[in-house]
Amino acid sequence: MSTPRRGRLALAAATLTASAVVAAVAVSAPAQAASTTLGGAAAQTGRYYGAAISPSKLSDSTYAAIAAREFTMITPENEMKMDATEPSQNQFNFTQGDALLTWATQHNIPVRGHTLAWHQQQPGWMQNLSGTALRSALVNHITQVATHYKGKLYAWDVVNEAFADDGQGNRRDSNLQRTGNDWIEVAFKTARAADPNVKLCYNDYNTDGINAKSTAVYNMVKDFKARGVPIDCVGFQSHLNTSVPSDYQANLQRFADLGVEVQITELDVQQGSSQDAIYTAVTKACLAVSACKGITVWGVRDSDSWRTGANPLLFDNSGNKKSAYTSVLNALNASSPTTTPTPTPTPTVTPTPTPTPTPTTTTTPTPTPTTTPTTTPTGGCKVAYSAPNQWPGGFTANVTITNLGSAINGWTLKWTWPSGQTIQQAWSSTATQSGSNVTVTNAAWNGSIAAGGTASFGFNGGFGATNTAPTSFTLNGTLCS
Ligand code: 9MR
Repeated sequence: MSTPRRGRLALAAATLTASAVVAAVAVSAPAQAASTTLGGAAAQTGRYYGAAISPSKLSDSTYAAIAAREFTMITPENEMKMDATEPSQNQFNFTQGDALLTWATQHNIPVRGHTLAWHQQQPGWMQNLSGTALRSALVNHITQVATHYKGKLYAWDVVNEAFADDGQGNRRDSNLQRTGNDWIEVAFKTARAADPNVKLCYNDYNTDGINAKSTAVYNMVKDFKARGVPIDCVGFQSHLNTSVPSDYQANLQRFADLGVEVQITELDVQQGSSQDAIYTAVTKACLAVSACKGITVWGVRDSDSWRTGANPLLFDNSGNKKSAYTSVLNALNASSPTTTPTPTPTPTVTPTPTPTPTPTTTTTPTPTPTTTPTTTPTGGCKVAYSAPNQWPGGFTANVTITNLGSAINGWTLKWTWPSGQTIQQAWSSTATQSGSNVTVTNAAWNGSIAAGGTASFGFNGGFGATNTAPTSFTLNGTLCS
């Protein structure tokens, strides 16, 4: 039986643009058909399934066959990094990167560029630069490399791993950081000037749940969006061990709510009793977030992995599919395309009809607002509030509302801070604060809570001396238990 090649049809990778890739993947998705490949199954919901590939391994027929059969996105594992592309200052070498791009083009597979700026894998000459000389060299590097690949890539990891693991959300110290805090936005602006259509991503690790580091990235992206610094996507590397953060999906969603695409960019999971379940959870989380456009695993076979001995990938050393592979494939195939709207490339010819709330002749003088329930829910509510991450002066909180009454459509949750805290950014909701009184209303997609159902949101907050959790909440005016 021939292998389905869904998601690759019509991809002219040599000249593709980012939007063309998304459109092609979405257009070629059939309804509801189970696929026998990762890429085919992912394409059913308009997503890609990718792998990091080393062009030097493509002469291995087992490796090349899996790569061509299973994957609909490729990241060069090392060949587009700074040391590979600019080994001597202002002397560029695209041999290996081009070899991979040529192979991908021949197989109609789009490519994610990785990476234009990173504190690691800098060529020696760059490691020895600092100050304005380094800043100029960085701008030149990005300009030259992004221009060489202009129009040929799906996305660029413009900046990689620029935040520290200090639990404080600080920038990582590096020669690039020491050129000035604006180095990241300069990198993004430079990349945009060189290639107007490629998606520009920020990529990092240990940002897979809601924590101080991911919140710092979140705040940077929010700031970039507010100030018009070009950024299109955020990559979550997801090098995982024996667990996945419980707020993995919520973390993806809060970035998506900023208006960026999110991508799982370097997934691998330590082998062990939880490997299959973690792969499944990551797959389902991406499928549940409409802005999550794809997953990339960091290698093909366990023997190809940078994590020697961890056996963290989907194929064993011989190229056989592991149970983790089957878990991922089943999770992808189980997803209904209708639950994950994809961008529609063809404009609809029929204008969207305007809603016609034609009042009947028996008009009521004061129409009831449609966002609040017309009947008061009975039975009340329960609120679970937790602040899993806290650092001096700041914290992250998660809130889950359980509706103990009849179904509601549109909710407002209120509380008063016990110790003078402030809400700074909320996700999956809109939050306002007046004095110590907080009012949170639903996002567009989580306003309906069935009887017995739940809705969740989160936020970043600030506090002074103490951070006492609130214990009294009202939901649509009803005091919760
Ligand atoms: O997998 C890559 C490995 O072959 C290189 O030796 C290493 C060099 O730092 O980089 C590895 O890939 C990294 C990626 O570029 C960025 N995130 C972490 C990855 C694993 O270290």
